[in-house]
Amino acid sequence: MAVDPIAQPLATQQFNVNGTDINGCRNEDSVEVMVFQLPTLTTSHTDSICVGLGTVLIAEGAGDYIWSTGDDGPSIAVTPGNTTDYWVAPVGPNGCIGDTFDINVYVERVLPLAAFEPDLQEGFYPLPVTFTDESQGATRYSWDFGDGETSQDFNPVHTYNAPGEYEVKLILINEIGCPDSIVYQFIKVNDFNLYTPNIYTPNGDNQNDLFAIRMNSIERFEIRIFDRWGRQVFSSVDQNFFWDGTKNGTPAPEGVYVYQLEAFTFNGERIEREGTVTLVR
Ligand SMILES: [Ca+2]
Repeated sequence: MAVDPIAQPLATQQFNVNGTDINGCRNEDSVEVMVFQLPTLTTSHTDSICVGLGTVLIAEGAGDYIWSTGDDGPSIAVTPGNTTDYWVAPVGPNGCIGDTFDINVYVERVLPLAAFEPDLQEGFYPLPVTFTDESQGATRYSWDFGDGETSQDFNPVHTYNAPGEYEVKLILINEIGCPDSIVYQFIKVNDFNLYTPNIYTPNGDNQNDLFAIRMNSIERFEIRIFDRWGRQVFSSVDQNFFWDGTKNGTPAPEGVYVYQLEAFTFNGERIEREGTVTLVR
């Protein structure tokens, strides 16, 4: 029997030793060899990420771990710039390190590129805006128009129904699942407008000859114009009306005329306005 035998027990086992010295004295002793069972690791063999994005590698089955990065613990966060092989090994209760377990993190380098253009940047509500996609490599689209509405269309048309400034975000994904996004600032939607001039000159010189009101975001409209004696000289429900300064084909006299208008915006807001316009020839 060897003086220093080597044993590789698969489980905890007691070994006895008997010795006889040169004087013939015998003695015996025993040693118990503790065998720790190394845990079995379960983890993903491969992981695929998009360049610029990270992933978390997770191992299970052991109490402690050692990773190729030098980290310990059951999980590590990694953000490799290139495809990278990592390994993890279980650490037994006695500090033994078990077999390594390889994890390949494949870095997808093909990213989509998000880009789009609206056909207009500002206007009065209701404001339909066509968004033209100029992205590269995208297969799925997700639009956020900034007013609570979304779309998955390729080139969506969205109508803004209230004044405000809206940030538009496009998120897209290519066929291997890598994302990109872009934000457009801003689509500016103006509040309603009713511009009423206070003087005009219907004298046929083509300069300021017509009384008209420029209006936006108005769904319904009515105007009545009165002379200084309260007699109605003009009325219209047409937003594109104009008064050429005549009544029944006869030029109305110079002077101050009173108008009353009532309008409803596309949002249902009622506008009532009274003012004067001076007719000068
Ligand atoms: Ca004129």
